[in-house]
Amino acid sequence: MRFSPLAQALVLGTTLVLAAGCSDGGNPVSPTGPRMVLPIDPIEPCETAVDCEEDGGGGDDHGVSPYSCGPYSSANAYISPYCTGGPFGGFQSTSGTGYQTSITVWLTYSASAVTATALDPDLYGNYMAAYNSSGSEVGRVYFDYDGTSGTFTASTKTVTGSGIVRVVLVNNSIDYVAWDKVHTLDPYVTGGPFGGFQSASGTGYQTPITVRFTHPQSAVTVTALDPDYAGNYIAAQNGSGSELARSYFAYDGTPGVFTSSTQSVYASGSIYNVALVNHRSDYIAYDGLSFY
Ligand SMILES: [Ca+2]
Ligand SMILES: [Ca+2]
Repeated sequence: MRFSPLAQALVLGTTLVLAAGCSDGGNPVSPTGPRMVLPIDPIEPCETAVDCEEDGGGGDDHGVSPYSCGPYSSANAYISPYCTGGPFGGFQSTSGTGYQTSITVWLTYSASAVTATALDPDLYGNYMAAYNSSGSEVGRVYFDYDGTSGTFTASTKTVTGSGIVRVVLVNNSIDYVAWDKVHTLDPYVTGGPFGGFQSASGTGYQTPITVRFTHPQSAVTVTALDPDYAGNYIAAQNGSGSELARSYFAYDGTPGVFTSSTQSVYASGSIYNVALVNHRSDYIAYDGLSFY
């Protein structure tokens, strides 16, 4: 939903600063849509954290956190425009809870599946579009919505396609949403007998799956579906690919009887990737990936 601009509560000088740098309502330009923009966006809405302070230090802040804006960059991704500090967490394109432009996530590699979570989608029309290195759209997925402003829900969706190097997060122009939990999975196949996801079609040998996060994480949890033998594990890696932690899944030793095992890996604020590795003679799928 869209809230009334806070500008009316601000003194004139602050209002002018906000209007010039971080307008959060009634922006008359740029309808949402996938944009072909360069990594250095010439119309970056908020260059510094100071530019995007919601209330400019003028009195009661009504409990609203100061926004921090500026492109985000990590070993795995470059995201712009980018602001944090919104009421739902995650990230968004500009300060405030008004009009938000689309956000581009450039990957430092190519992926076959990208997952993102939309925070508080109220209306139809919030989507993620995926592009290859030629700039062609190779996939698009729409987020669920609850039709109820004032009730928080989140929707997580995965877009798949060949050679994804960039996704654009597009919000319905009259719906305030933020974004979170962007990650990629390679390989990524669904439709197996146990549900969840796996690396190859069928129930034969599965190669390891690499999950990469745009933002470094402290803990990653996943459930292995039907591990029969020892040797299936999750391993956490830092931004250089060095292993930080490893955890082996439990197993029941009994093909034909379904069991599952949930394991986590921990490394405070430094997990960029995890590898999901299965024993060569064991077919397993995965589900319930979560991280923070
Ligand atoms: Ca809602
Ligand atoms: Ca079993």
